Amino acid sequence: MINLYTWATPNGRKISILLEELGLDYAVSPVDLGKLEQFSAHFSAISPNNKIPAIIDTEPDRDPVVIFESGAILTYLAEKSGQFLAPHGQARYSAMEWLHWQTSALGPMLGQLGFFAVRSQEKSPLAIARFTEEVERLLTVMEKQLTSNAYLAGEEYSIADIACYPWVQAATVYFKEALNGSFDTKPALQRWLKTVGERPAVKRGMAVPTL
Ligand SMILES: N[C@@H](CCC(=O)N[C@@H](CS)C(=O)NCC(=O)O)C(=O)O
Repeated sequence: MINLYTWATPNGRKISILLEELGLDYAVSPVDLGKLEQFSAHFSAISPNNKIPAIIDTEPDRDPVVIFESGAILTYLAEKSGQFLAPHGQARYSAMEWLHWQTSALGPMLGQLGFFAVRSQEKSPLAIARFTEEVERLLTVMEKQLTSNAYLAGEEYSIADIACYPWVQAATVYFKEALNGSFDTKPALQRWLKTVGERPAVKRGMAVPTL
């Protein structure tokens, strides 16, 4: 049984999407970020960086596996099941490239844009310009990749798509104004959003946790 520690955010939903895709049995432990539950002693012991998502995978006759950081969790679950990550060769490393690109670039830059352009009361024009420009650059990189490939890592849907989808989907809703029509000029990105978003497991995973 896998216990998923999560909240209603893009990083948490990457993991619920993959668990739904895999059809694995899992329990959800909501960590209410609004109530600062990420700093509880219990959760700190599981996720020392005090961020969701995290998992505990318990199986009979072995010590539980405890993992934080969405990229590590996606890789673990893909390897455990033998799905959505090729075992070797170019396809594996293409998926790893785009997975790391998401966790090191797309996620943090969208997160900063959200903070400065949407959530912050004080508006810093320099910070907003800096993160808008960088997000626009990253979405253009994605558009280019998806113009010549069905999915981020090539012709197969992989954990790289699962990592990017909740972030890009949220950006189309929350950063529409900040990004000023950027999605309208990216047909390949729109096609990918539709294809991935229509998968039944993605729909179910995006609805976790139920609040
Ligand atoms: N690099 C981490 C980022 C995780 C992350 O930023 N999680 C956010 C929610 S989307 C969080 O827990 N924020 C709580 C906080 O910053 O206190 C990952 O990919 O798992």
